[in-house]
Amino acid sequence: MLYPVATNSRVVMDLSGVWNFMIDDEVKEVDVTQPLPTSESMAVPASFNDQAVRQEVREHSGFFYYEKEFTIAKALQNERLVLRFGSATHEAWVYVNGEFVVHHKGGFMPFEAEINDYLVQGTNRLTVKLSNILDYTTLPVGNYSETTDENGKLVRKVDENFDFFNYAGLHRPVKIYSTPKNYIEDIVIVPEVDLQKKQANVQFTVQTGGVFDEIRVTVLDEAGKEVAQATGTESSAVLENVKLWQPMNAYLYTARVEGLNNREVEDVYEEPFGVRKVEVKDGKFLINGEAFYFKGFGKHEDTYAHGRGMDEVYNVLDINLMKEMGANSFRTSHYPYSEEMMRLCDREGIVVIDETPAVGLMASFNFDVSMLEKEDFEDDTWSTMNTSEAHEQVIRELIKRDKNHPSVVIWSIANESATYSKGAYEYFEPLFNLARELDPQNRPLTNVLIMMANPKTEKCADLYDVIALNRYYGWYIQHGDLETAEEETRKELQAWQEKYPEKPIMYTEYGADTVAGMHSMSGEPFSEEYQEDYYRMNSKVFDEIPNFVGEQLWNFADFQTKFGIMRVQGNKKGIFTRAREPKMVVRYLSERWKEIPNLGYKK
Ligand code: GCB
Repeated sequence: MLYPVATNSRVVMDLSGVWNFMIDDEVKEVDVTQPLPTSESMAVPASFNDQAVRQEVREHSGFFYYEKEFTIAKALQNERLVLRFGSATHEAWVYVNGEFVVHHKGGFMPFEAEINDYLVQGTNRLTVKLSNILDYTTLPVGNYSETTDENGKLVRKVDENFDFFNYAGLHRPVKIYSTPKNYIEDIVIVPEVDLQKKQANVQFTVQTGGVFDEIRVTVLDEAGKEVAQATGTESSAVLENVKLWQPMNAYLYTARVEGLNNREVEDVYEEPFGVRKVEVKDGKFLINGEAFYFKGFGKHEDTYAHGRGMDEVYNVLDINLMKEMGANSFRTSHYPYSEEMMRLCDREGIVVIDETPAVGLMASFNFDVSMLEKEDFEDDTWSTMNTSEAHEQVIRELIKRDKNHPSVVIWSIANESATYSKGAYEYFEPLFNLARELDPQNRPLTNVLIMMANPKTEKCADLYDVIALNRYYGWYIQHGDLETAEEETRKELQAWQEKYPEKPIMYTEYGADTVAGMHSMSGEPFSEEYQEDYYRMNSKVFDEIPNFVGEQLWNFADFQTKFGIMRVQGNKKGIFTRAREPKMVVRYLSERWKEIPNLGYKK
């Protein structure tokens, strides 16, 4: 699915700004053919929760409405007009001038619809009904319940089965873009590079709507110079002396794709792409033939007031903080991030593990792993959760959206699901097969593993190209005892290495809650000293394990969660505060990471 950009043949209108907003109290039916009976303002893109201030809005579970008026310039009235949402969290029904246009379920993926038939001259009204309900059929997974209050009114409740606040709303830009009647619909770019010859063969598949006499693809280098041309809906071009997209040293070519009729260009679209090779070999993760070492983070899309709303300022700031620390990568925990962030990573050379919103696929949570060690351990996860359909849909949508990004090097199919329970393999095998079949670039796949999934209990490791571990020795277990934590860390990593010598192993989470400004001579938990001691301990063990190829800590910054006795204003495992002020450990990690090369560490 193409990101909307302005070209010689396309105009993009951004509907960001202040919209009307209304919570649906489900007492009086909302008539979408009329303006919403509300005077409440809501900025888009952003979550509604923290803007609204009032508790009943911030914590509302159920339905709510957004509304915005817009006018289409006369110059565009003969063009094909597409209304496009970067995302709408978690389910949306879209109406233009009171008429139903499109429905989409899943809160982290773009969707669009042609709206020409619904438009009137002058002012048009766009109304969006949304739901933030999560249950056992959705991703993420929520524990959903309904009760009635003393007045007989239905009360809906979503208890998050995951550790982040259930922010909702129009989180990403809403746009209307124009195309000619015949248009380029999608472009698939597959670069195959011969590293020795410094030559790449790039395949282009162009999907179109309408008809063209001819499709022309021109490859431009970073200076805008033409370096290759191809024609046809299926074509290829050879790039000589190819410049590689390298971690932290990105080089982006542009594919200019033109659709021609009667020798005239009718539609043109420009897609950036990078040439790089990703392989898993002999327990190493190779980028462009060299062993890559992941240094970085699990993150969240989470900022003050904006909630989960797309924020280009924070995106740029966060990447600059990463660069300043010598980091090179992050995981889009625990859902696909905005397209704006993915494009930024492409140009900055940030390496991304791209994760689906499959989080919370776990009915039982326990650190006592001894009970799991019998062969046929089974909890309720795979009999009570009904997420296969949503999971399949989001894998399709994610790969369709992100397939051309050079920054994406691994797909993460889920975070911390009950992969140790009977039924897990049957659940995951078809999803891994699907992802392998869909990705034109055949990227490696992983499933991020919770502590209970260890070398003895894990049931699906055969499906993974990379072993990705979330580990909290010294925090949730052996709390405050880093000596024992070190032994346990070493023991487990050695066991993985021994059992799967051909698979690279990495940490996708490890961390300790730390209150910024809290200090302790004896290094007690929650202090900045403990956080640093914790990371030093882990680093030491990582360096002993040959196939250990990366450390992505938890979390880049403090972030908002649901209420909980373990959470004071959210999760404090950030190495930056939510405002992006560094905690003490940033100095230690920066020193360490600057010493570790991106490529060629642990050959
Ligand atoms: C995890 C989860 C992450 C939590 C983290 C924590 O394993 O994947 O979502 O926030 O632990 O801090 O407890």
